Amino acid sequence: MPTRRLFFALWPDEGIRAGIVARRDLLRRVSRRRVPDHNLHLTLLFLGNQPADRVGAIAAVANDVAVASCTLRLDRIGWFPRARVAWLGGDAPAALNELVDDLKSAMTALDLTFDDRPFRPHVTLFRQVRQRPPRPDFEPLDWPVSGFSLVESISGRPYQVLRTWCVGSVGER
Ligand code: 2AM
Repeated sequence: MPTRRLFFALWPDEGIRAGIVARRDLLRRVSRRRVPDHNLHLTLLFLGNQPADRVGAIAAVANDVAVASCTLRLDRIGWFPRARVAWLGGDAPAALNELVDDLKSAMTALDLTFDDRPFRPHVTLFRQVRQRPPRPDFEPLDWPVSGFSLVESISGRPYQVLRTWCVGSVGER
């Protein structure tokens, strides 16, 4: 059975994308592996490689996950030394933590398993970053959250948004 590499994410609109790009570009020289503009996103839940015939079931279960609007403030630049990524992140508002918990429960019902690491909202800006990046001063970016997306990662191609769920759109579509 072929597999598809999937994750749930907040996918930025053009305004938020431009805001992320402006902050990413404050770090211009931290590595050569800058995440391209079109791939910038914030992962909510990484599903990994799933059998291709499960995408329908994953989307069907996600239909029952309610989204409440909230605002996510991205106010810091950080670094995960093991993953070697520099990121733009912030503290999750309660509604966003609930969304991630609900997505996890929904996917657990499909017998998908996840690591136990807590959700740390971040947009990866650069990969292969071997040293702590500088921390330039910048204006926080307020991201109004009103939905989430199921996204596919195919090696060597831009991430592909398969489907988006928005506030008030619970139910079959
Ligand atoms: P990252 O940006 O912090 O590397 C697609 O690969 C997305 O899924 C990326 O945002 C990536 O996070 C995330 N991701 C990849 N592997 C992961 C894993 N094992 N656990 C959690 N998130 C992962």
